[in-house]
Amino acid sequence: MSRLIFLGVPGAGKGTQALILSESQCIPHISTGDILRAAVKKQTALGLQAKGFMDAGNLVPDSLVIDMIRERLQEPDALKGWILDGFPRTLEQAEFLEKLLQEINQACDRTVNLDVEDEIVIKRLVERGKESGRSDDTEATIRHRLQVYRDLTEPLISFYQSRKLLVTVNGDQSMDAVTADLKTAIGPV
Ligand code: B4P
Repeated sequence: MSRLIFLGVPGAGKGTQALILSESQCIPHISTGDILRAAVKKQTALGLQAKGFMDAGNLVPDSLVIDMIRERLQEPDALKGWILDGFPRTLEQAEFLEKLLQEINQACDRTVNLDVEDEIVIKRLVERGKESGRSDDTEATIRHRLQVYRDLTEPLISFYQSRKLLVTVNGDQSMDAVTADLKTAIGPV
């Protein structure tokens, strides 16, 4: 059983690697970005509130994301493990998660930091923007998302380091090489 958190700058490959690992470990891949994009597409109340923040490259307010995770982690498929991709993204979210996991008698096994330089992820995301039409994958918005990451998400690296949960993997390699390094770094959990 694994309970893993994936951290990293936008475009570091969190979603890509979380999907591969969730399939090989038969545990759900829980991506707050995917859940929010689906809500925007369906024009639910959550989606209507989230859209403006996402298009501008800002984080959606903690309160909206926190409620979403509280429900998702208590669904039956998440009882046997999970990979959290894109959550937590702020210290408030990380503190909430820590308390929630205590309440529901679960514990995170590892937090993975996928390390990739800014200029590399900018290239990746501009390419993805051209192919997918994702409205937050334009160069100016990507640069803003990177700044938001530095201001709000990067402090989580020391948060998880101090809890002895953090492992760092070089995300600037072929996808297969990243997966192999990731499996070694996570080890048997
Ligand atoms: P996310 O959906 O989490 O988007 P991301 O950070 O851009 O993607 P990721 O790092 O997963 O990159 P991917 O694998 O796709 O967030 C989007 C928005 O949602 C946020 O800006 C925010 O507004 C909102 N949001 C989400 N969670 C939130 C939260 N907790 N709180 C508040 N707001 C929240 O890879 C990117 C590209 O690189 C792909 O095209 C992929 O094919 C390519 N790639 C991957 N690995 C590669 C490799 N090894 N080599 C070459 N290319 C690679």
